[in-house]
Amino acid sequence: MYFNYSFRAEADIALIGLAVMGQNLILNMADNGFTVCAYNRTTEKVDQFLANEAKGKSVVGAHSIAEMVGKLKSPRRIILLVKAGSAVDDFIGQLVPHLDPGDIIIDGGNSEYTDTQRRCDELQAKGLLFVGSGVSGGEEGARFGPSLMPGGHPEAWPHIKDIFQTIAAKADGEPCCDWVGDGGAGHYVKMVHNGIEYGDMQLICEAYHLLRDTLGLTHDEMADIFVDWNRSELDSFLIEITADILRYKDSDGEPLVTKIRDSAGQKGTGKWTAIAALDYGVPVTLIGESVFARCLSSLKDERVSASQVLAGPAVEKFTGDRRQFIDDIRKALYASKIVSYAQGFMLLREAAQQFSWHLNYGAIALMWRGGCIIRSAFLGNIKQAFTSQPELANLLVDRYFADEVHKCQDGWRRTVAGAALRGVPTPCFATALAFFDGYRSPVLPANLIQAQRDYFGAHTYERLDEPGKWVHTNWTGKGGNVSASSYNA
Ligand SMILES: *[C@@H]1O[C@H](CO)[C@@H](O)[C@H](O)[C@H]1NC(C)=O
Ligand SMILES: *[C@@H]1O[C@H](CO)[C@@H](O)[C@H](O)[C@H]1NC(C)=O
Ligand SMILES: *[C@@H]1O[C@H](CO)[C@@H](O)[C@H](O)[C@H]1NC(C)=O
Ligand SMILES: CC(=O)N[C@H]1CO[C@H](CO)[C@@H](O)[C@@H]1O
Repeated sequence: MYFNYSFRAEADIALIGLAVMGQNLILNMADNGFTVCAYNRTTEKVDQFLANEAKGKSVVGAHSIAEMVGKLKSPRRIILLVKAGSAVDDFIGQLVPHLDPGDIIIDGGNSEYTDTQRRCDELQAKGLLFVGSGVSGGEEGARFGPSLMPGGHPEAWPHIKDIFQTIAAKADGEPCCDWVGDGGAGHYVKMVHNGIEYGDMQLICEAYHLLRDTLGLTHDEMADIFVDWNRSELDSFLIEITADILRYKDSDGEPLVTKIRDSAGQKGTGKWTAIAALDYGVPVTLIGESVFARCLSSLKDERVSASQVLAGPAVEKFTGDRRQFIDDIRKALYASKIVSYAQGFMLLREAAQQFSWHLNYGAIALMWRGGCIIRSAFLGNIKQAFTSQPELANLLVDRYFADEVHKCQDGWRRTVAGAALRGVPTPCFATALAFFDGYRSPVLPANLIQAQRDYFGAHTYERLDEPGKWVHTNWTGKGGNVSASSYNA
């Protein structure tokens, strides 16, 4: 150690970055009996925080990294809640000279898991422990119980477990926080969580679109429907806030949501999930569609122009049994959601193989069960499925979920077909159904793809009656002498 400290080592943990999330996490830790040292590069922020929000609580401040480190008990535990990217590396660089072997740096930001993996390797070489932890639940979650998904150097876990599990949300009496795995596993699981969140939000929007445009319901009527759905298997935070949003009135008494520009933003974690899916070759189609749906929504001006040129079907309103259609939409939403989570867990399983992570899927479902944005009763059923069958190949083949999808499928199909006939885009309902039909098909038309590839590129194909034997056919009986290595497509 290069510095001489005269500070009292009184704090259990330090947190760098006093934006709202950071402040709330500190207050949460203090309320749970931990002494926290607060630091922000802009040191006036520290003083303001101590004089206001943190007044009277077990929070101490620091005006320099050296002071902060000097106030920490050993092994030192330091949480970074700063902007993902170079700011994390900058702070790590500043911290390292002040720390001793065995001290722990925790990145609680929205870092890419590949960065977390790299930082683990770099700090390992310096004898320090690194944890990349997903933190979900927004400002409210940070204050009163977030979902926490820590991964990295496992030697760090015994030293942070008590703090993390104490401040985390609880579901069914258990903390929504457990050790995820080595390296970037925590941030990877957080990334997939965010991808699933994109999917859940888009599914709700598709239901809203159908209720609004084909049934012509008012926003209050739709709010009632969401309250009703919140009492079904769809019971979840996102369904609940949707009911609140639909009912919320602007100052003129009109629903506020109708005045919001229909152009969705994104910060990238959904996109990262889709990229990981493509990289690892896992058909996570629903999250992919939900990212593209946001991209399409953001082409607002182009859509407005195109609407002058491109016409839809003659009949856009629904004329049949309205109550049944509403229930069909609920079933489409529920079945599609099951598919989306099945795909998300497929992506987790593939990454676990790639990185040799020993992921506990039941524990991950429990981490998402409370505290975070995708929290829902449904995740309790997922936890049960993986707890009773840790090697479950796919959520869809679990008996409970298979039965649920079977119960929904007629309504789901009518919804997707009805939407197509009336010109309402339902990319996620539809892709989920296509996945379901593909996944349950013993025979797909990919035999023809293989034939085409062999025809134009001599890529060879495998015969069903001679597994493992790759052959090439001279399809035309004329012309060139191509070989598999001479052409690639
Ligand atoms: C949704 O259900 C939960 C309980 O599962 C309840 O606490 C919440 O108040 C409900 N929300 C709405 C808007 O009905
Ligand atoms: C395909 O068959 C034709 C006609 O028999 C022959 O001329 C040609 O060389 C063959 N090509 C290959 C790649 O065997
Ligand atoms: C066609 O390819 C075969 C196998 O590579 C080779 O033996 C033969 O000489 C080639 N014929 C022609 C016409 O290029
Ligand atoms: C790195 C850091 O500590 N910066 C934070 C200081 O506090 C402000 C809020 O006032 C944050 O925006 C910074 O990110």
